[in-house]
Amino acid sequence: MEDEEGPEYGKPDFVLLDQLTMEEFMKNLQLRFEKGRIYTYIGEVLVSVNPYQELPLYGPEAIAKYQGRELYERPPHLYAVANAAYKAMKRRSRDTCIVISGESGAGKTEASKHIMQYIAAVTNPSQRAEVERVKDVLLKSTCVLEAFGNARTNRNHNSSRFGKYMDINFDFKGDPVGGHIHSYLLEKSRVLKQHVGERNFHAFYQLLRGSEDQELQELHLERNPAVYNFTRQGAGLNMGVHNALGSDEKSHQGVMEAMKIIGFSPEEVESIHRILAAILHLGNIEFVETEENGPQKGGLEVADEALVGYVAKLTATPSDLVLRTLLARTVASGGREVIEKSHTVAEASYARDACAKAMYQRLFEWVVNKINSIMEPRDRDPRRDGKDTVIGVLDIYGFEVFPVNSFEQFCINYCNEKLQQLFIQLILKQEQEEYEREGITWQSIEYFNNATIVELVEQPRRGILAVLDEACSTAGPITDRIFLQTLDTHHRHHPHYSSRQLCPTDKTMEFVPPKVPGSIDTGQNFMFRPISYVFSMDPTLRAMWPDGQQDITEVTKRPLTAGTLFKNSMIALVENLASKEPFYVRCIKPNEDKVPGRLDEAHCRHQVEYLGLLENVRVRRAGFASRQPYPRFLLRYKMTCEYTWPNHLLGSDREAVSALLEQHGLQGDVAFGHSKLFIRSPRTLVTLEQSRAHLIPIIVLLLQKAWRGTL
Ligand code: AOV
Ligand code: MG
Repeated sequence: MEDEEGPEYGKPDFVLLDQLTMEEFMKNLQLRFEKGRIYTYIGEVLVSVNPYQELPLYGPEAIAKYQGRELYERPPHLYAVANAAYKAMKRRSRDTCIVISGESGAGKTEASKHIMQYIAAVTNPSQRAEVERVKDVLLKSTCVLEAFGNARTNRNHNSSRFGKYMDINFDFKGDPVGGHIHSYLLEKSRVLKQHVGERNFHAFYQLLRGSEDQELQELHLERNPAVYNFTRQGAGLNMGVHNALGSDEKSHQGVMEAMKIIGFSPEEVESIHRILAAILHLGNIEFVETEENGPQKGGLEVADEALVGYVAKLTATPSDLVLRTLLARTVASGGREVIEKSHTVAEASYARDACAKAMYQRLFEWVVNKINSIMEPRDRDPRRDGKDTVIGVLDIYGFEVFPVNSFEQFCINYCNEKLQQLFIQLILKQEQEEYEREGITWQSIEYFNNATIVELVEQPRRGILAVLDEACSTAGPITDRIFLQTLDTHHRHHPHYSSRQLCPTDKTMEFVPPKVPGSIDTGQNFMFRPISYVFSMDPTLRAMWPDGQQDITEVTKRPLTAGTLFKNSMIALVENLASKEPFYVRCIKPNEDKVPGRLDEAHCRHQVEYLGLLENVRVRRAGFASRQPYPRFLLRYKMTCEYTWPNHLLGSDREAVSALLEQHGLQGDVAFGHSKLFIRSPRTLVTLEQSRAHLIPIIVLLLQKAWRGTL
């Protein structure tokens, strides 16, 4: 395969394994990992193991090595995949996408960054100013989105808490002229609560630790995150460093700089900080019941009025409105009548939390939209009806299981199942299509199809989401029991359903429905409306509530639940990906402790299993282990045959390949497609490789002699 890697580095493609067993697969993975080879192919799929340490694999020199090359010409690398996607896009005007998957902490986000860097480095050789601007925004957007959408979890110190799909638009020259980010379900419950050892979104700590004293004073903030309910939940307050990149102070500077480069105005940045501060103050508001206020005011009062004042000031909203939003709610009471209903302490706390969550979510969406508006392609290519060719990069939140799993984990894991389903379909579909196109007959192979799991979630009426929707729409308090009982009735015998009622401690990877109280909350998709911000004088804040002026009687109509919205967005995402030519990066997390250079066998084996990697190799080999266009095959092996070296005189490349194989006695193991040679057994390639390796020193010697004129 590649000259820079000898056999001591194992097989650069799992397809080349002599025997396809889990043991051999793991041995190869381990061997390569030990030698710093974190990337290995399965055909065109790249398997990547997180090294948890800086390896000298990236940067301009490495990029140059891959630029314009074919996938197999160099050792396996993300750059090779980025290059392949780029070439497919440029040469054939095909929309392509790179789907990065793997569990939390497996290295997806880092991979997506390397891909972006590669694309930025190899484009715009003529240094067009507009393209440079777009590239800057593309690259800098990552850091801003990470500040608002990533957090420290126990699984990953810089864990993406939102799904991200980014389209990069290219013009006919192959230069990026714009982009669009689509974000999926931010884990907004994190604004309120964090597990022990975890943190809220980075943005809060960056603001507290990175701002000047004066700025903090203006925001009425104290520097210490332990002062705020929303930033002290996860205990372990000595969490200055969120990832290898450095401290919150440094990150704050980086984000400020990035926002400036992207094109956020100073006023917008200030608004963002005021909103973050307002959320922190909101989190510290407590409610007390009072006798003397009487029933009109609901007997409820805010413990520390100053905090309400801060929130009001920071959001440029009249403070009596902020207070009213917390202490009472407006409801439609039949027809167009609207009445105000006082809150209990529990309701007021709920309103406060809902308000904080909504503000953060709107802030996040606004940031995404802002970046999108700046990246909007300006000059569309008229030859494609104004449509550019795109490369999409998908970096979602990875599969995760916490001690207590909420609705958001359910969505995250459902999203991962959905992508696995797409992987299965595309990999099989692609293979079949290629065999058909090339006129080759093939035999299908067995694989685990997770369609049954996806169906368990999506099925109309009986599926988990449908049952959850039903539970949410039922009037009155919804209990775990009803929800779980309905699920048990429908799915008790489903092989991938484990009942929380029947075996409550079961935390296997099989499908466990989310623990309900939290999920019903989220499932209902936030019916409460933080009405006050409609009246905010802050233009940025107002822009976050474009729907704010809607009639209350309209707004209180039941919206689609978060579950249904998420399902719809997943279906749309999968459709979008399926319409593009896909490239896959399958990330593996080597150990649970984030330790450099240690690959835990059992831990990785499990991931290899559920990612279906062995099946992937099998599918690739079932029909054919390898396929190569005739010219490429000849280029590599022509030296092994007298009829083809140095150049063949036969009618076509196909005939030359046939002659070469016949000389080696290998013609029985191949099939001749229209443009490609299909090789069934990896042994054939091994034989050819050996023959080539054997000849290289001889040829080198001959060439040297020829140069010296001694031949
Ligand atoms: P994830 O995106 O897959 O998790 P990340 O890409 O954030 O995982 O990787 C987690 C951490 O592993 C990073 O912060 C780095 O410290 C380290 N890491 C990953 N890839 C590399 C690499 N190629 N070289 C060196 N270090 C690396 V999640 O977002 O949690 O699913 O939701
Ligand atoms: Mg990530």
